[in-house]
Amino acid sequence: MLIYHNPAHRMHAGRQEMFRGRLVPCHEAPERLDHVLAELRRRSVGELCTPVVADMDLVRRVHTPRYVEFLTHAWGEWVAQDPANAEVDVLPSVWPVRGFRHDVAPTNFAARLGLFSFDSGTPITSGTWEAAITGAACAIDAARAVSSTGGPRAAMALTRPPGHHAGTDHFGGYCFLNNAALAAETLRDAGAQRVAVLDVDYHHGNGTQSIFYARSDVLTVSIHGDPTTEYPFFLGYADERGQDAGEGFNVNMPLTCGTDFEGWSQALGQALDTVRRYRADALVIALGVDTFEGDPISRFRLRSADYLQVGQALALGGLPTVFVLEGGYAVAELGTNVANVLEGFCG
Ligand code: OKP
Ligand code: ZN
Repeated sequence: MLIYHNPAHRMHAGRQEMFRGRLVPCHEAPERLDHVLAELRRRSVGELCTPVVADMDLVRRVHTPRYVEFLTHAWGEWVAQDPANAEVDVLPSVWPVRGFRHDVAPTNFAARLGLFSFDSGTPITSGTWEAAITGAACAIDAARAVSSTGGPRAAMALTRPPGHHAGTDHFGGYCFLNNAALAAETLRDAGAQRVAVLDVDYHHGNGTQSIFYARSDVLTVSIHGDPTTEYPFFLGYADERGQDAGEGFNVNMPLTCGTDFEGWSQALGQALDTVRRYRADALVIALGVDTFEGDPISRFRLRSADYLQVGQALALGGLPTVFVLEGGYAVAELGTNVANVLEGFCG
């Protein structure tokens, strides 16, 4: 398996996120990827490679040009406001909820920040754009690799920040660019008629869902903590089934807190049945391992050994597969859990 790792990931290092009424150290930290890389190297799982420059036309098709423009310059604007800002992360604090206008264009930076975000847990730092766009390049390259004739069956984008909460024009949930969506779009461009995105992160992949919500050529399936109690709260319910041409092509499988591997793998089996019935030509796995029992912000109960079986199950359909790293915050076990999935997959 080819593993495109993001050489710029460390440039995104948020200091603090708003969490339960306090500013706390970011859960989504550079050391996460260090653990995964170390474990993959130790076990010789996959071959590591680095990406080429991201295709910006593709990025501007998945995300709106004005959102991409905003993200590209956000840090620069922040520091231009006041040089002292360079020592502080950017965190949004005001949002245009129901009844507010979305068609106006305030020049105030805080206002524009609110227009393009949905939570206060996702800081922008000096290197956020560089890390995010290089991660996007990893996802695009991984998808191109599995699409190429004679290419490998599977590839991975090993990157952070994650992507599945990022929508066409908003960041949040530690995510800025939707790497899984970029991979799916790349697979379509390369000739796959039907692409399935299966999101196994603990949190609902609201960004990916919304990007493809009205499309039938990309099936989105997500297994996640019930949004009644779990982030992102306002999407991820079972009655969200897609709209217009996309009606029936979004499948949400919320599971209650405390779900163990028995319950979770049953849902996985159903999700894979759905992918099979769709007759997907290629598969993208939004691979979060925050389903782990030791995860500090999540409440499923998978154990490290279970991830071997997860990988095995994902391989059964025989599809060209792109893995994209999403969450997983039990940092010490992150390498083991991710490597187990890949090892299980490769058999
Ligand atoms: C990202 B991924 C908001 C704090 C809530 C957000 C969790 C994001 C998880 N102020 N935390 O899906 O692993
Ligand atoms: Zn997550």
